[in-house]
Amino acid sequence: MMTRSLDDVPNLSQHGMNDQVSSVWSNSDRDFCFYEHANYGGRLLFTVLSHDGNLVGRSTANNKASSYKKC
Ligand SMILES: [Ca+2]
Repeated sequence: MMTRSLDDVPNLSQHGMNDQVSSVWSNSDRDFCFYEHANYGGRLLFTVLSHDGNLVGRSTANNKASSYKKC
């Protein structure tokens, strides 16, 4: 996932990334919560802490996220 946006994204399909997020790096000071469906619906799949990244090994969350926001 390559986005430098610090804005919340209610629908990753607008970025061509729906269900395609397999790697996340946050260089922000904020944590981000990733959700299963658009508009922050479904399950909370995972949280990317500030200055953290990489979903490798978190297969249950791989390629399922459809939205994310600061949390
Ligand atoms: Ca999804």
